[in-house]
Amino acid sequence: MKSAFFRLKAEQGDITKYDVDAIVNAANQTLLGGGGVDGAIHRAAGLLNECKTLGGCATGKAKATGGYQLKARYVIHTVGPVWAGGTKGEPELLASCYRECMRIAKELGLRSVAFPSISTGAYGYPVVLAAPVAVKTVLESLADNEVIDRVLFVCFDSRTLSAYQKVLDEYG
Ligand code: AR6
Repeated sequence: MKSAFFRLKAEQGDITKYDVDAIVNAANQTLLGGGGVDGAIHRAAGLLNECKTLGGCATGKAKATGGYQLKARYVIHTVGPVWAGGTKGEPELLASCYRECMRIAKELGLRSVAFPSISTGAYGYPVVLAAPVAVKTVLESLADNEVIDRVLFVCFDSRTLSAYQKVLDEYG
């Protein structure tokens, strides 16, 4: 198995199109859909009925559903923190999102997972501060997982990709 760093990549794209074992959704606590990547995933997948059975999700936690009409077999829904200046535990909660998603991926025995940039859209977390948390946490989880061989940060725009790529380059 390749070292953690060589199993992690950032690229620009639309996460709903990805042919991976699971895509991660940056959801809200209701898990019933919303705007941004959440809206796009709900529209493409058609998974609302299963989401209705989950009873919502706390910030920093994650829950999996099927992928339905997506190529991905699963969607792992996580709820990122709303940015409130950085002193309300946002970094720890954001790290928890990535860790919990990776824990579920390990439990399900998944080999490939794609993450969006959690919290950096509607929830206002500055991407230059979120990217180091995301990269560090996923690398730690990868080091503890012999099954996953590909984790992608799927960035919707070039500014987000630059932020993740810069952090990855610092590790490389
Ligand atoms: N593929 C990949 N990334 C995407 C896509 C896509 N199809 N669409 C948007 N993004 P956001 P949050 C990017 O706002 O900040 C929702 O209403 C987007 O450009 O989707 O965690 C939920 O219901 C940004 O870089 O999620 C919650 O209420 C990143 O995904 C709230 O927004 C995250 O932006 C969650 O806010």
